[in-house]
Amino acid sequence: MKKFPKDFLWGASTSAYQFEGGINEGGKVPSIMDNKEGHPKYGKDITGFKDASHHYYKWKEDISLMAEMGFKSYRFSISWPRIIKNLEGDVNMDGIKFYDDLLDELKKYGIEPIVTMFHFDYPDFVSEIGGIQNARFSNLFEIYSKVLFEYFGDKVNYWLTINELNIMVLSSSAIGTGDDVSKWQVMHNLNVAQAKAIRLCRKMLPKAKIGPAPNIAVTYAKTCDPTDYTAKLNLDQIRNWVYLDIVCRGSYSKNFLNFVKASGENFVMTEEEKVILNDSKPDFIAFNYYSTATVSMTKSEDIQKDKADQQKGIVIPGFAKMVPNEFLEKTQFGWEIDPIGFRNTLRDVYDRYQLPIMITENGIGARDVLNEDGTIHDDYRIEYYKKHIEQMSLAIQDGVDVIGYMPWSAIDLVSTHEGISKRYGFVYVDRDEFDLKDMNRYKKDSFFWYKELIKNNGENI
Ligand code: BGP
Repeated sequence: MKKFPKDFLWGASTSAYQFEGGINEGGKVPSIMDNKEGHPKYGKDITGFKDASHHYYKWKEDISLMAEMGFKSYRFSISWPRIIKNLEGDVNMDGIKFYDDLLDELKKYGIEPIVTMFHFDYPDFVSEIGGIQNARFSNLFEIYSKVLFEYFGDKVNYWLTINELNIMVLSSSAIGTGDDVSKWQVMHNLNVAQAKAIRLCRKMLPKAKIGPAPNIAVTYAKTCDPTDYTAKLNLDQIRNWVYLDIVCRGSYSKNFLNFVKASGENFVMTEEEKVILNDSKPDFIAFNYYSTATVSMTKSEDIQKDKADQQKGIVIPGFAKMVPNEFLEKTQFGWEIDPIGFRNTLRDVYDRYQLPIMITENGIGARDVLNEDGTIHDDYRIEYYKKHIEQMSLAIQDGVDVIGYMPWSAIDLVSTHEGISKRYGFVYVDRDEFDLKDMNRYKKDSFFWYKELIKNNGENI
């Protein structure tokens, strides 16, 4: 039995603000990510996103490296502030040209572009109206979407609306997209923005496919104490399902709405929005997977802690408390490694929504070492990928319709909150936190391994 379908989309991912640099080039207006240095929560001496990996200057070289690995697809994000200049929606033609050229280059190598429309970096001018918390956010996103569909519609077959909408809601302070005062309003406004983009895509590009791209991972109950299972159902609801239910089923579950009410929180939803939300179903589900969560029911002494990052945190009294999983090893950066959880998550998502699935992130952040001879021996990354791809193949044998795998990241880039020292790429970028060096690219051992895997369509795993 073949492990992977014939046209499986093997590739990898990046995002504009973490990869491009060139923040003042080509008419780009400032984004909320441009001037972040270090991370306020951690006080670490880490770089921000001003320079990133200089992909803005080295995009041709970068794409040729992807082509050399044999990529069938490349998932990248378009930077909203490179495209739209102001609240009026004026278009920056230099920005259009940058991505147009990039799309042509991908086409030259037969690489299918998978385009994320918004990956954390909205333009500063959106902050002038209060950012995502203002209901007008969805109108601005719609204006931007229209421009993307108009200019790139003939070159892009797969669109991803919003990267990790759920993480922007749950870990906004770690991601840096704002505080989470009215987090459910933020969630709702993002959901409406996404729905408007899907609706518009249907109208303007009937042949294109569009889907959401949240970060999904199943939750385990720490013990078979029935209250721990209730905690699992609770966390699954606000960690995973609410964001997929709204887009795939068109409405919020009663369970979720009751939870919001019981927490003394609220969000405003108009009748018009309800119609839009119900009228904008996706063609597929893309999701990012790093690690599962394990929970137990809270005890009276537990308090709501600050959220540490995308994979840790969350304590809600009477609801759920995330706890370590004793069966799982951790990365150098403390993220649990759970390949079997990947298969479990794929099955759960497919059972629930019955839509094709595309994996748009998965990977291991590590302190890779560049040797004198230009080699990087990242056997731990190969090990990580082997195990995850093996589990993905088992999920396919279980019956899950997986159409692509684009791990994080194609080439080294700056982590959301841990600087350049937390590397994910198949290609090493020679720079340090504050010393930009020459930004030269070096192929890691995983580069050659992945190339071989793609060549064999994963049969040799
Ligand atoms: C996801 C984001 C990515 C990426 C990745 C790794 O949450 O979509 O942008 O950065 O996580 O996270 P980090 O960079 O924090 O290690």
